[in-house]
Amino acid sequence: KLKDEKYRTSKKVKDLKENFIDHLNLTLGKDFKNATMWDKFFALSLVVKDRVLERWLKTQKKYYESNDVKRVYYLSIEFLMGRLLYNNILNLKIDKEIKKAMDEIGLSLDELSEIEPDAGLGNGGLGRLAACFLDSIATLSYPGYGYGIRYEYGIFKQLIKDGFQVEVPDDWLKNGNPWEIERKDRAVKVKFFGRTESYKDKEGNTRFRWVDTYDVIALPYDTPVVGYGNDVANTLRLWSAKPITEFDFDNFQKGNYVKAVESQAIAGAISKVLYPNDAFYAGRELRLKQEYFFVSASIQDIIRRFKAQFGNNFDIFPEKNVIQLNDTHPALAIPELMRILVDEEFLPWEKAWEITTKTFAYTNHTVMPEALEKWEVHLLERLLPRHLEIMYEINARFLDNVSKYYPGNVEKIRNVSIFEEGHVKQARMANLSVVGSFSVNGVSKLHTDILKERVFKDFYDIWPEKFNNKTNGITQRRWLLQSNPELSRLITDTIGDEWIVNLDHLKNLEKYADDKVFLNEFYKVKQNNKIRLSNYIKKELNIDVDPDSIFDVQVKRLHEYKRQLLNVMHIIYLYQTLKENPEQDIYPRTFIFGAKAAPGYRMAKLIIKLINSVADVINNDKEIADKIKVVFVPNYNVSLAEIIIPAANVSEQISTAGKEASGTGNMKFALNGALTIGTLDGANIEIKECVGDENIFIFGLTAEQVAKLKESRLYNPYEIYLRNENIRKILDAINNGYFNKKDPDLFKDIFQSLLFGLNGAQADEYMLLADFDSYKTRHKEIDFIYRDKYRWNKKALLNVARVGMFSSDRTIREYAKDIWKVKSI
Ligand code: DL6
Repeated sequence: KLKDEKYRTSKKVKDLKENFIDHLNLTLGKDFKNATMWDKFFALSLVVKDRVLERWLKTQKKYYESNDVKRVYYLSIEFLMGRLLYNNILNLKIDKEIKKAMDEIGLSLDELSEIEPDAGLGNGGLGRLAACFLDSIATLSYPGYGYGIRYEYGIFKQLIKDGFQVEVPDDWLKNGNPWEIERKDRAVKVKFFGRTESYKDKEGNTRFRWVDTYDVIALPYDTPVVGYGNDVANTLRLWSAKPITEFDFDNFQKGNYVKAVESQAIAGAISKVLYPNDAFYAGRELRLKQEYFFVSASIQDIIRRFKAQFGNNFDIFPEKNVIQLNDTHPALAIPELMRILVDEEFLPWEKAWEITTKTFAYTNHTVMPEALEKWEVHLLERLLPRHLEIMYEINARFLDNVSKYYPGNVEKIRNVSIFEEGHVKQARMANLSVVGSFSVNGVSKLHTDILKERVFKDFYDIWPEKFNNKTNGITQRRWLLQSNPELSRLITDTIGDEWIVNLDHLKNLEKYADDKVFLNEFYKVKQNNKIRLSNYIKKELNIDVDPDSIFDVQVKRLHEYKRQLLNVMHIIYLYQTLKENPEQDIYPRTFIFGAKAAPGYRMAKLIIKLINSVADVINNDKEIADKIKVVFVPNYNVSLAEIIIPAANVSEQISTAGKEASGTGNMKFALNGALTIGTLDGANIEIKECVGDENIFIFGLTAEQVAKLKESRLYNPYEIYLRNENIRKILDAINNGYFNKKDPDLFKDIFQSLLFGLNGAQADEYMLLADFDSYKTRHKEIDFIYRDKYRWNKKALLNVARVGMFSSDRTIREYAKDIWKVKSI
């Protein structure tokens, strides 16, 4: 039978079914009877991909043919994409048809979607932000490209054994990846090691070249990024490292078999695994190789694309391209572009520098000193000798200028220098990024202020106009439409579906804030989401939780500054109160945690064990009659977030003020109708401004108070411990083995670190004890208000209605207008 040639791109249920069976039979070679669930997931993904590719080809053609297009390149060492099948189906707006097609074949779309492994190519906030940005860039029809690394292993899978975190490799590609397209034709060479030499060109100019290098191949894999309902598909290009020759024949013939295989291993190692550190810099050589590897491949690719369209007219390069550096991990792109322009395209230094500094923009994501990247100069010298020379030259010219404006100001020069002298000389990647970019932005108002006033103060004095704020956002397509279908339906039935592309429309929900019928529907949706999560917890952990209890949730990476320990202290306090007086009227609460700790972060792993130990004691104590439950959900990732966040009543955003650059989980929870208990940190401040003081529970010291108290050196946690009976009892219970009778000394370091400091750190570095009382008071209010169902649900609804500004569409529009100067196509 001759098929309608459009059956691979049509939306008709009959065509979708036929296309599905064809992919199963003719692409995968399986008949329906023998096909596994994986085969069926794969075949369905290929059905969806057919529709995606049609849009992708059209979009790319349009970009290429339009001469006044300016492209934005988002360079990020992490993209935490999660699953793509259902996301793509929704963005193509074919969910009803696909569901019907699958139903008719006897398959469940939900079950098929859950087969897909998460693309976990990121650690947390920074990587997930990059993924939300790609969704918004495509939805707003901006010509955008993501560039990163195709890690063979993403963020590790977390198991909990006897309460301890155990890491297992995330072999996410083992059965293949239906979404990626290998592009052998676009492979490039990336050089390492070697040396630089100077030579004279024909005109007698001195030039430099980088020779005797060890080269690897960067092979790109493209994943189309589908915009919502707009026929746009952009590209996420991820690089995989391969040896130049699969086998080094030279060495092989010389009889050196091992060396021949070695070269393959060295190359392959570069894109093997994601570094699992979040907000912590470890200074490993392989990490530096990863950074340069993807940056060099991306810059070469950007230049190739530019030349194909505009030839060698580099004067217009910044008019046609803007490159956003997602933190400093891609900062080597600055000397790499300089190297190519000067050494390979033979532009004069000054011209090349003008082009470079008009092309790059830099986003900072942290003010924590331990997260700021500094590379040892001797490592750079060995791995990237030409880039080091270029960085020296950039620095010399820059400092020369600075000293003209600030003669004799040695301190200023020391602070802004790209190089830090000292025991070992280091290159500061943040300083390189500021010097080489025309824009520097923070990710929330408070964070940007801290950048201007503290971290980059000396740069801000020099270039105030470079600095700007872009408060983070999240995509409502994944974090409401996809993850909370019931709430989405209720909202759409009530105010229409415009919110999917214009989140400010949620404002229209405000008028239902006193409508009891509506609030009841709203409440039912939350209950159903709580039941969905309870079922997951029962199935996976065999713990019974009560959907009528308050779901109080803290899910995020485990880090001392995020203060999961403060949450645990409060839980222990409630438990002790109940033990003393079992009749105590406490509204039943389920405390839910999810958090991965960096494998080398000892204290973070100890806190995970503490949470599990406390859970064990409390959940098995008959005396407290299930008034509190504690659940640690293992392996927190994007897909689990999609189940957990819609079920939350209370969102814990309790970092020490001044430490969390923005946070984005805070936005996801509020959008799904959870009330925040939080400090005046990061974007919490802006959430409070939007939802209103009465609809959020703020506690604790402000960033300014934290800074002052630190400076004064008057903070004395031991004194608080002596004075405050509650705190003393909590810490004593942690210290004396109450929660771990088998090994009573296990948690002593937690006690030590809070009261006296550990390994040279200050006592209670993150000021948990200072904030405990006000935290506890706000929790008591939550307990009280939750009992009044309408009062609580009104507040929850007003959260949903008022957080429209935290859509990443808003964020991306601001980047596009203020920084990128790109237009939608
Ligand atoms: O901007 C995204 C995200 C913020 O929301 C978090 O507050 C911040 O901690 C995180 N930063 C990092 C820093 N990593 N480095 N370097 O992940 O960025």
